[in-house]
Amino acid sequence: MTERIVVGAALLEGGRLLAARRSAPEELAGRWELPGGKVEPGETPEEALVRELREELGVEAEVLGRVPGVWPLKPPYVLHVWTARLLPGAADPKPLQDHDALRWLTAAELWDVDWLDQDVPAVREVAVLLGAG
Ligand code: 9L3
Ligand code: MG
Repeated sequence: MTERIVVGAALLEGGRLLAARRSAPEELAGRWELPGGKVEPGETPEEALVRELREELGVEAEVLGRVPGVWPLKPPYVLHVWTARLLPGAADPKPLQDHDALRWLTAAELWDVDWLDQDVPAVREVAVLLGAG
């Protein structure tokens, strides 16, 4: 089966990482994730990430770079993670879709939230970038 990519954003600001608490679907509700979603046909992963951050959080962001790694999700999906930052003048992120809470985590707070199991290895890589690895 062809792998389908889900992009997750490591949205960084002043040394903090944005974590988003899922409100849906039921089996994932209450767990925290790197916001993002499925790459649609005809989209690049970077385009998908910018679109997902706009839809889910109401922000304009730019992609910085790929976090090395590919993490399995429910087949045929796999998770790729990209660092990103808010564009100057962007609104504060708001949980508009699929989330009911947001937190900006310092390196010391990274493990204070209950990350989705699927996101834990990706967050470990981001921790290295934040100097908390
Ligand atoms: N998923 C896991 N970790 C993430 C993201 C953005 C997504 N950081 C999983 C949850 C869903 C699937 O990928 O099962 C599709 O994501 P979405 O479109 O529901 O956000
Ligand atoms: Mg999503």
